[in-house]
Amino acid sequence: MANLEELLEQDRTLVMGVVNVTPDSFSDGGRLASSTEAVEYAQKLAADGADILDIGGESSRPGAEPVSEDEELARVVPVVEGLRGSGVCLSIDTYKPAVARACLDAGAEIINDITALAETEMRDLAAERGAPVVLLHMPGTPETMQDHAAYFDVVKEVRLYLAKRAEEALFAGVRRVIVDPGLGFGKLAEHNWQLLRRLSHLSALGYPVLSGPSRKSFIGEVTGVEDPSHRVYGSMAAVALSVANGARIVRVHDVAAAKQTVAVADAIRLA
Ligand code: HH2
Repeated sequence: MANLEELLEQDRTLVMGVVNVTPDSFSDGGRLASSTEAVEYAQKLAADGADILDIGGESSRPGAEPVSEDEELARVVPVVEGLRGSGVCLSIDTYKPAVARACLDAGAEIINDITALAETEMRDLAAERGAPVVLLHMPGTPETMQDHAAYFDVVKEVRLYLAKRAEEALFAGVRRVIVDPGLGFGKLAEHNWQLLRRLSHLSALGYPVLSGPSRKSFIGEVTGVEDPSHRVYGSMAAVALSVANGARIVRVHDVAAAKQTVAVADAIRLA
């Protein structure tokens, strides 16, 4: 099974497919009613070429309410177990240390933490287990983040935040960090456009950058497409420019479309 380090050694952009085992995710909530369905769906994303599968059991859409630890464990652990040995690198999208621990035990490799290791227990867990961590920029919590969508220079502020969190994580013994601007997390559309246009300011930090524009509302705003599941073309434009501006990983719902998009974007980038 290819691990993240081996994948990052390849000179191509990695595609992370989203597997939301939630009733309320903004674009695909409620579609995967059972863990068997979620495993089958994830296997389809792997067959479409996903390098990494990101499994999440709690929505982080603006205004989303937290779910209990037990509920989140019941949603995600059977899915990770079902995918263990499938040959795809697995990531767990959680900020709860107990959920991350159970998923690492069940076969996940990466911790994708939208709070950027706010909890010491999560940081220590990542360090102990040698788990790579995605550090995402979010002001406040999903419930409150849109109240904090005010910046003097969003790119500078996000860069400073991620640099600090990355240094703290590495100092605490975390082996590998990936930084993520947190598109749609406490940001207005103009902030997301700025972050995408100036993403190279984040890759200049020297850590791999993950970009997650897929199906988000700023894509809907500019294309006029209301149904998130129909925002594929707009999402792929943001994916292509993320690659051009230095992203090493793109997080998407539409893996088949993203594979073609990154193949072309990589060919241009490497010409
Ligand atoms: N976006 C979402 C959730 N997790 N993790 C990273 N690292 N980067 C992102 O941009 C990101 C993320 C939101 O998208 P989705 O998972 O589809 O929706 P929901 O949070 O409603 O489940």
